[in-house]
Amino acid sequence: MIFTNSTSNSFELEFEELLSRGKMDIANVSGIVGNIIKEIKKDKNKALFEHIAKFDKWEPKEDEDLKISAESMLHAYNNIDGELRDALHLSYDRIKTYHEKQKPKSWFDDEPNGTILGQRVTPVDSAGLYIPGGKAAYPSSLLMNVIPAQVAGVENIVVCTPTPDNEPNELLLAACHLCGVSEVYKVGGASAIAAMAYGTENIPKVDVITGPGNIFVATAKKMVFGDVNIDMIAGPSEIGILADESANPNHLAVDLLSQAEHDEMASSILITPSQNLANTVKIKIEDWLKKLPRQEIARKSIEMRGAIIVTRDMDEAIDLMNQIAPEHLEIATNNAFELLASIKHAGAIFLGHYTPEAIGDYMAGPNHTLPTGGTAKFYSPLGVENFMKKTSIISFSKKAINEIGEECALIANTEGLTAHEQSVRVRLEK
Ligand code: HSO
Ligand code: ZN
Repeated sequence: MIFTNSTSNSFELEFEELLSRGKMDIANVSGIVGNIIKEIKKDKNKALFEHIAKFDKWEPKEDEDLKISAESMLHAYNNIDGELRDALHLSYDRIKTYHEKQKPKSWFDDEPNGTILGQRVTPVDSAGLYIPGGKAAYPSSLLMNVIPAQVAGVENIVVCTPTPDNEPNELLLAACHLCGVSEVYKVGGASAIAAMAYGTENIPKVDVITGPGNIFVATAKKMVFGDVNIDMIAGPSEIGILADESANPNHLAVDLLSQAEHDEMASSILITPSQNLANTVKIKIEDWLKKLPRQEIARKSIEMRGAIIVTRDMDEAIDLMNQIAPEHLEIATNNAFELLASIKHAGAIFLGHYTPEAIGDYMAGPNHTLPTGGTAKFYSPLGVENFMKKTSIISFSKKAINEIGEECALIANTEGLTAHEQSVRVRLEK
């Protein structure tokens, strides 16, 4: 762990390390992923089945359609604990309500001379959602991807998830039933991304692919981008915390660990002007680590990618945090809303002493698929807009084209595009 002070000699180098945390070394895997995509494009199921046998360790039969049956999803739903079912429904409803507010609206502008200009927003026809399998098969991630697509009005929603040893994750199946998703395919990794981008005998080609995944999935998404749209390239989870003496160090310690336990490569960073708080949080992290079932992962993450930085004052802390542009930012101070205006970059901001990042992972309502690795400087959270596109609307009356047609024709003429010029001019009154 980097435990440092912004005035120390080594600080610049240490901070550089934090800024470069998101760099993914895709050069190493782009050859393999490129081949996988080529094979799926050419041989479809044949290649897909070989990849499943190799990576997921089960052999699909020749007529295998890879689709999980509606009955098994219903069965899984009925079999989960009732309280958990209710909790998932509450989560579903809250996420849906939030995303409905987000839905962009079409608009039309009507000018008195008969010009109508506007923008129509419509859903894409189909979306492919990638949900990791195995240990990181989170039903919450399914909800966070499905709901914005449903709210956007996407008609065909396809889910791909790996099923190691041909054993689907029951919780994920239950969540699929709860969300009303019926097309779920047992395929993961770069193969799944290629299958959804180009289509196979069973898996339909989609327009947009979203969802988290490892470096192979991320690289595949980069490679198919352009043939389909994608959401963002998400890396390991991150949490940044800005705090002062009013914060509870015990709470902050477990908040930092809540992201560290995701992944050895996750980053958890506390920046505070209080040396006292920094010291206590460090001790509390150690106490918590002993109690966590996932302490091995969390410890590695904290050791390799954790940081506690003590600054001269809160202004400096905010400046450093803006450079980091964390996926999640907690502001644990009494004046959190006052500080909000100074925060330029973060995927999601959690304000005050009673807003742990984890409430946003499951229940608050906003999406938990967020830009990582500093990409909050230019990416937004996953949302309804990822599943919609805009079309410009233009209509001119005779009066309207006569008002500006001459100027339009003039520009066309200067560009040497005579048909452009004439297609306007023939409509003008002599
Ligand atoms: N914090 C993760 C999402 C997640 N947490 C899923 C729990 N389950 C990335 O934002
Ligand atoms: Zn999380």
